Amino acid sequence: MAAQVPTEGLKDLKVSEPANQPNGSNGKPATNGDEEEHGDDSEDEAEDAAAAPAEGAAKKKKKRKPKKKKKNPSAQSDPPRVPVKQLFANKPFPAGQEVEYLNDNAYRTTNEEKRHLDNLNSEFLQDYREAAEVHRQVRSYAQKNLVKPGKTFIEIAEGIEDSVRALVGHQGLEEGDALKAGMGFPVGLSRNEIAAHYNPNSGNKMVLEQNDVLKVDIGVHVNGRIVDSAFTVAFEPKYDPLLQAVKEATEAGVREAGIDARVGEIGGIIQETMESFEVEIDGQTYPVKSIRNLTGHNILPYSIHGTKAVPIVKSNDQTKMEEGDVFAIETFGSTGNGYVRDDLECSHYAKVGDARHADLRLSSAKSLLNVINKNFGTLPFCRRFLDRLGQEKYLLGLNSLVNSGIVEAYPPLVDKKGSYTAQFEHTILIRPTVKEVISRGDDY
Ligand SMILES: [Co+2]
Repeated sequence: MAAQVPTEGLKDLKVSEPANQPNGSNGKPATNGDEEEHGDDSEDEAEDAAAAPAEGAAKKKKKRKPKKKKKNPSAQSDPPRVPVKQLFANKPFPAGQEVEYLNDNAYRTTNEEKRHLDNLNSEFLQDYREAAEVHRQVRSYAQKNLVKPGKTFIEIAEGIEDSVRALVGHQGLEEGDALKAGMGFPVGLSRNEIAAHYNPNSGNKMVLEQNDVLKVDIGVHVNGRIVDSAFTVAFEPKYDPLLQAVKEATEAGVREAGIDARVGEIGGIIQETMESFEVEIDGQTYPVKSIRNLTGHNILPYSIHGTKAVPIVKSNDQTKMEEGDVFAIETFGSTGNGYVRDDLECSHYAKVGDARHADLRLSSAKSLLNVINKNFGTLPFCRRFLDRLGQEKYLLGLNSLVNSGIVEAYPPLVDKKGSYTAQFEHTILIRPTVKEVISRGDDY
């Protein structure tokens, strides 16, 4: 999810050490289980794998398997429905890309005290790695089978959301269940000039088209540890330079992030990378602009937007990244104004963390707040999430909660009509010993 620049603007600038590019390990999604199958349990598995490709193999296996031999499937299904906890039954979840700190912070990689601190955080890390593995497996499915011209936005949104819930093993239909693990925020499906926060409300009839540029922003959380990571899909090669500009800008941000790095300077490097590109679309050439009022952000438990922003244009913001921080590094490029405004029907909402207790006169607002507290806490939700819990006619109550400052509305953020915008985003953990790009996959 994108954060917006507060109206007062940003402060002052200066940087220190950029952490530099990696040779870290990539988290490898176990989406295609054939190899593992032979590894952990050979005999009749080999026959299955030979006889039937991917999906069929998983189904057949279920029927044939003698129970005691193997309780856990090792291949993901299509659509993905096997919880990753089962896929990694006796194994740790894969690490993200681990990048060593440089210069003044290089000592951290081997330092005893820092390693000890890191070990104290093992639960945090396991939760984060599980959420990231779910993210990789769901987006891999989305890229292959779901985000295609002709699909409705509702089909794409539900396809992603249902997969996330299955893979974390929490459907989120009973009170409190969605707080254990599930959607970290509603999936963003923002096309063309819409840069962020679009999600189809019930009844939406929109269909993805061949000429569209779609930002797919997926949040997965496990115990409140939110992985926030996004990519852009286009079906026409004319958009490639736009996508490449944004991908490289995000990589620059990921590379520069690290302990003691100043966010304002990172913004400058992101902007320089982004704006070195231009793109020709239907005979007209456009400079690619960083969208200056959108930013990356730190992430806190159950809170997608922390208190620190990572601008994507040069700024004087001196805020430092620190040990223990979690950041969503996201950049947005545009062929339009490079500036977004609120527009269109709202779908995304979140309870404000430090909202004061207001006296709610409207009983529908009171009961809706109760539903929000029990199911989402401060995690963002959308109208369809309320629908699936059986809530009806809640709009008056919802608007009343927004007007009393208890719930914040996050309407779609839109650039100039007819323009195209793209986004890439990773979540990074500023661990005591290394920087871990937790959402890294072999796709982006
Ligand atoms: Co974000």
